[in-house]
Amino acid sequence: MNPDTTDPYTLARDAADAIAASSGIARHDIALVLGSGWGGAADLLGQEVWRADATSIPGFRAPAVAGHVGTLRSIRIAATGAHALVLGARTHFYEGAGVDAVVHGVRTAAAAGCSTLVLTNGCGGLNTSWAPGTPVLISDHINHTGATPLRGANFVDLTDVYTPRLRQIAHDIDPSLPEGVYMQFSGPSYETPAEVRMAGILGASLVGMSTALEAIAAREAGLDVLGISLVTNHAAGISPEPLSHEEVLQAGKDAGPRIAELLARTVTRITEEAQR
Ligand code: 8IG
Repeated sequence: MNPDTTDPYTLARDAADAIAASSGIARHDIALVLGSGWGGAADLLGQEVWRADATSIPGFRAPAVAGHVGTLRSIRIAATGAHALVLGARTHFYEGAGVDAVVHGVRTAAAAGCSTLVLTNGCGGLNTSWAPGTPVLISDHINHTGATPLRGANFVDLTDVYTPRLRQIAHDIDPSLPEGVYMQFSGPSYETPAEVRMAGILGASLVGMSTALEAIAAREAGLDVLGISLVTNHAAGISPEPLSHEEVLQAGKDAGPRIAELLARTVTRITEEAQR
């Protein structure tokens, strides 16, 4: 199997088969993609039953960024026995490996049997009342990359790209969670203050470098999607402080316990409702 010539859906099937063979878990129920600041947030989900270096599974690439984790895990959710596939290895659009590489984890999750995908990220916030470390539910997105994982005349409906029922579950668990519209930029530079003003005028309140392309691929695959951002910094020009990667990592550490509990309770509830 040569990843350069295998079509991306076949490569995802190969990856799902490799995960099933290596983990002994034939099917997974829900997948989570952990973004910046979310590395420890899966630790309360349940019991880890399998872990592998992502690069040992077809199509996964080594992570390019300090603070990102290149590990795939299978976790058994205690309350329901459901199997969660935790993807700690996100490939970003700015790495230049192409959109298929960006959404490979999502297609693998679908091929592994998942019906739900939880996308998390660290991002910049436009709302001055969102202090660094604030989790925000993604209500909708603006794909500002100029790219798409879809090919040909594939008119995927994105009206409810972030599944309302899943947002309701997250709100039930934490009624104080604000909602925001996420705008995906290509990166890797952060936005200029003018670009952040543009994002706000266009209706965005969160700016980042992931998630939208993955959500599109997920909807194509028929997955329900929940998106949660961790505002790790005020977007450029929103606060007088300059942006730093250290600030991003620190905000993630500080928010750790809250987002770990939020994620664990939300995933547990989602798998409970799936079993009704
Ligand atoms: I963490 O302010 C993180 N990722 N585009 N802008 C963009 N991506 C980000 C930001 C940000 N913070």
